[in-house]
Amino acid sequence: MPIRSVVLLCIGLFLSGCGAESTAPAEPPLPANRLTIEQAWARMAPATGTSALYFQVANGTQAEDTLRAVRTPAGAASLHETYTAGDSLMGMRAIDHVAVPPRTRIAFAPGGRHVMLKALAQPLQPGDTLVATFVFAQSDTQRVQVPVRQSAPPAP
Ligand SMILES: [Cu+2]
Repeated sequence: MPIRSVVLLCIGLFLSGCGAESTAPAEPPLPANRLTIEQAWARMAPATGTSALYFQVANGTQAEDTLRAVRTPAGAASLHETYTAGDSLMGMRAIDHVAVPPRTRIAFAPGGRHVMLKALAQPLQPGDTLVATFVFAQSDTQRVQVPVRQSAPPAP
């Protein structure tokens, strides 16, 4: 192994080897020059209930983009965020869009941003898959297959 590689390896071990962050999973690299939807899933729900979509927007480009909307024939979808007010009050509210800075991964996850799904066309059961369309200000619209799950998948 060339000396340069050894030096880089040592620096890498030093940066990731010890301390409180050593148990955190390494962030996978961003997609090269592309914006992609990763790890999308929808929470199971009865037909009379509401569901939510969770995912990550990975912006591997050099340009900022904006998620404007998510649509699905499975129900009425809207961008939501969770907020807290004071010590005990917690709620969620609709948001118009979400900025996705360059070289950044934006998470939509339980307890935070999500896509609310109301007026479900049919119950969502584990094993089902729904199709969601992600609309951006800059990037092409993306159609994504979204598996229905009972709970969040384990971290990759
Ligand atoms: Cu919501």
